[in-house]
Amino acid sequence: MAENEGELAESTTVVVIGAGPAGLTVANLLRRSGVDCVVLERRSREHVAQRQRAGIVETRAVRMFDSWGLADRVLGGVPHDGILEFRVDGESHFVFDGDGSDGPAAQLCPQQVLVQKLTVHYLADGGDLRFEAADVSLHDLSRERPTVRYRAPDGTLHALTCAFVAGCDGEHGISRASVPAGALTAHTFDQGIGWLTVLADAPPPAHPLLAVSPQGFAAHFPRGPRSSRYYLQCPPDDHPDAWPDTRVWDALRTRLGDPALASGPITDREIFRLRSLVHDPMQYGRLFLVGDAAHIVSPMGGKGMNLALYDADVLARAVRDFVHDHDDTGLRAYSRRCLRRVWNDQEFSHWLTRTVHDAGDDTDAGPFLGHLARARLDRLFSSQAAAGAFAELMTGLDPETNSVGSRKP
Ligand code: RFL
Repeated sequence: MAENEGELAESTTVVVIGAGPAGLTVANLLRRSGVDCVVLERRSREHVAQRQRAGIVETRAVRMFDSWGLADRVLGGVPHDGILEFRVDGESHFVFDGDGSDGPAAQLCPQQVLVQKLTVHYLADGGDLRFEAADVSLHDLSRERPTVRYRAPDGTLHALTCAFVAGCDGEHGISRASVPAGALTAHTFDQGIGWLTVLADAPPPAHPLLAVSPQGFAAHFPRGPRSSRYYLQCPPDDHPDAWPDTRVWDALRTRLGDPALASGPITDREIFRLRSLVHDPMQYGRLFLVGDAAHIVSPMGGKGMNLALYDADVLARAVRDFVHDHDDTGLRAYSRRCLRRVWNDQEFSHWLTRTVHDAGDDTDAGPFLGHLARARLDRLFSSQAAAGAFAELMTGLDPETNSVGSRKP
């Protein structure tokens, strides 16, 4: 590729685009493996550090960080006690979502805390992380040495030549958009369901709570010692302005069957559609798509961030094996391995989404599907085998190895 005049030419092994959970995990694991990389992030460090979304790092992901010797440094959340509450028409049912083994369990660790800790650890380890990298563009992805160009905050133009690009820049990033049309197949599904999500400085529930009611689905999740995230089913084209505070708290108290639910100042409120998206393959030439850049999973089941962490682990191991041992087996298997898990988690998320919505809402789903959903819940609460399968999926069973454990790096 021709060099542009006035451009600062640099070289590294991997350019990581995006400093979310996926990009920062790839970068930390590569650094731990002795592989050079540069992370380019479009936003400021402050912006990235305060983005609040997911709240639970699943058992498999905790063990993955543990196997790299990183769990204590990058997680530090509160161990999840392994209990999930389903409240159906106000009646509580407790389901175990741990694997029952002695290994480390899932952690209640808000996404922004994980991102902050991954950032601190990577920088303290001497990592190269460049915030506010503008106009990132990818070139020569199907050649042996691709180039990534960007503009630094001081206006300097940079051209980074590398062996691999890790596209970790989320659903609307530049990485996937740089793949020629037709090279990837997009599989999409829209549930036709909206969720109002609200963050509030209000007491967390004793256990993560999913509530089924004739008024629609609601959920209450811990996000810190004095903070909670709530979800309320709503029409997908609804507007947050239609949900003033009093309406939010009234609806939560009704659907959660808890007239005494404590309220608190609402700090964030948005509406989104429950939808899924999978791009296949998760690779084009020397570009590997990681996390939301490759797939979106509807939030039911809490799999989005955990899938991003899974991809990051698979990619880091594959690059390490190639760089140190000239073994490209992992790189060639990357997309197939990740997609197998993506579809496993998509299926789980779809099953749980349909179950908790159809069971409560017989106007949309119809009474027949409503009864089927209630039968599924009944089986979950009464059959040990069904509860065991559910727990396996919640912990993050690895469909490749049939184990929740992670191999040593
Ligand atoms: P991210 O977190 O979107 O990070 C992408 C990063 O790339 C940067 N970027 C660029 N950088 C350079 N150049 C460009 N051109 C760039 N374009 C973008 C962005 O600034 C950003 O820093 O993707 P990543 O790392 O793949 O992580 C994925 C997770 O963030 C996502 O799956 C989860 O948040 C999904 N999710 C949940 N997942 C769970 O596992 N459990 C949950 O409980 C959970 N709750 C949620 C969620 C997502 C939500 N939203 C977004 C609807 C709750 C909500 C409300």
